[in-house]
Amino acid sequence: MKLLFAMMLAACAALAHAADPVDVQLAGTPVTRRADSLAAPLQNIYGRSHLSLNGRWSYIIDPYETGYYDYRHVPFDASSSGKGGFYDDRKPKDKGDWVEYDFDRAPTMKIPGDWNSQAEKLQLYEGTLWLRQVFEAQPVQGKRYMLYFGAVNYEAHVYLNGKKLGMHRGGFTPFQFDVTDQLVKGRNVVVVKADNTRHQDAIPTLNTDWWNYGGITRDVLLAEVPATHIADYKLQLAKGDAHRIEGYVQMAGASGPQKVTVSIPEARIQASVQTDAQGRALVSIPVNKLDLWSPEHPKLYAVTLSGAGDKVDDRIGFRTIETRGEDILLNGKRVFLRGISLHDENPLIPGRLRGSGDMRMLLQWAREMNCNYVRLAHYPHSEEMIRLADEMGLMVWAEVPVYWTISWDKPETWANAQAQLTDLIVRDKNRASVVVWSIGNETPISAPRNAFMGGLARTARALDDTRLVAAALEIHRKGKTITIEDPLSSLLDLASFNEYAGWYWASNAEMLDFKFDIRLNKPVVVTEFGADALGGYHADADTRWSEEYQDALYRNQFRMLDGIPGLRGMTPWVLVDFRSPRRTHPYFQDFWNRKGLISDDGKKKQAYFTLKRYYEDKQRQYE
Ligand code: GCB
Repeated sequence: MKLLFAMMLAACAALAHAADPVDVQLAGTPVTRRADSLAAPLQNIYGRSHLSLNGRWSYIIDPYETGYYDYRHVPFDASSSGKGGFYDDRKPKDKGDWVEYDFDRAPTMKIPGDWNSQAEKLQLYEGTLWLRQVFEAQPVQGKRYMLYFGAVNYEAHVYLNGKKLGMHRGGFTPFQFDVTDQLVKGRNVVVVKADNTRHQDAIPTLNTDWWNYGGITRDVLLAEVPATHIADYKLQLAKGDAHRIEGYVQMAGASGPQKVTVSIPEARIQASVQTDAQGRALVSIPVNKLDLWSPEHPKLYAVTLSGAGDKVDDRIGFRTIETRGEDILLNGKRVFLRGISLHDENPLIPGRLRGSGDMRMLLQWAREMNCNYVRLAHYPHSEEMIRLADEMGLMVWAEVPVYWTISWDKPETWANAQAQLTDLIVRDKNRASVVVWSIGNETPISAPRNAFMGGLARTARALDDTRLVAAALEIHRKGKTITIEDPLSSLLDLASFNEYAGWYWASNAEMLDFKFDIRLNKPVVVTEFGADALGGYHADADTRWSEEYQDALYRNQFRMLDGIPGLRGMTPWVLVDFRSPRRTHPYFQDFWNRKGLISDDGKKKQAYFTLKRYYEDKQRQYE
């Protein structure tokens, strides 16, 4: 009861501030997840003047957290001397000092990069690792400096020049610290204690079906902004209205109202707004005719925001996305989402995607298969990935790792989920490619789960009413009838579900006896189906693990799913084989989930071509 109340309060807070994402974020921010020192996220960090701190970082593996706790298990950073913690990178005062670590002689690894793929002894490691980077800075008087991390999995304690900046939990969203007062001229040392230990009450929880890659997996940047700067902005077409750009601008550090100008020269748009006492101004710009963004025509406009001596450039696409009955309308036109699911992982050099080359490879494979849509499962992928999808013309389903058996009744777990969802929406709200915010995957129905997920649906909608809100639900089978009976669906825009006919239940042939009966009057977008196939293993279509079995399953799935009148899209599971500790079969799996349409050596399996042909037909039907 108490939890429900807390969640309602949080959801109400979110609704009450619908036009005020910064406040919503703070309202939903749990003390357990953020330290006070975390700065509000800066929109479009890549558009800011910055120093990249990527490169080789020294590291120390610390399974017993010797660098964090003293021998009485008291954290060094809570003790009076503070001496002994690995973040304290001062040299020993004299030869007699007793010190058992040395970053200067430690091995190095590439950042951004997960640690599991960079040293054999780290492949299965879960725990604490210390990482250090030394850099030169020349801070300028009157500017502000933000130390930005694209993502650290899972818990990060960050220290600059021996002082703790703060802590962040959540492995896939960015965070930053205002380090203006800690940064010195010349040599600076940043130390991160990264800990990827899994926890029952965390988001995600203990049990997932992907590799728990640890470490600093995304960019580290030191950004410089003027003391008064444009901290955040949203510019998107108003819901269902191709003739109005709506949003807001948020200034930080301003002493009074400021004029901010939004210009889109190619569209002959130049509009000025005045910020209020909170540094905020709403934007509403009537537009005659914009060249709208779509997968066929991924038009991005150069957009500049300027005011109070600050200026930031972006590239933004404009499109509308809505549902009407069982249809999805992109720019007012019916569309079929020809999608595929993918993880943030490169199968060829197993590990998290290391940069735009890796990302482009995955999205290109999807495009070649005739996709216009990708499901970026099961957690926020990088900002760079979303920007590439903008550029390459792929609509995106973006998701948070609310996966399987979350601790539904724990207020701190709810706050953590809400904060991760908020961070995702705050980061990607200007990306035309993102058409769906997904609040979770395969979450079993119960009263606490319904309240938890309902709160997330409300949060997403309050933060951004221009996109669809969805979740990958579970199906229910009664005899040979498949239904979706989930109270959460009333809060969602799509009827989306995972369905493993032919693999986890029923055989390939038996699947055809089943019929869907979905009475939600919403577009049906199937979020998963699939079968494991070991690339290059050929047998008859009844033999599991063979390419033929997987291919037959796809064909039967199409027959079955095409019987759903409201079918408007799908993202079969999954584009490429991916690593998973749950997949232990020594021959067929060897720690890989083999449901990929492309194998771990980049070869396309038979079903890849079957799906490609199916999508060619769908494209014709919807032209
Ligand atoms: C699912 C999950 C996905 C798994 C997949 C599987 O339902 O959403 O994360 O990897 O099934 O292969 O079992």
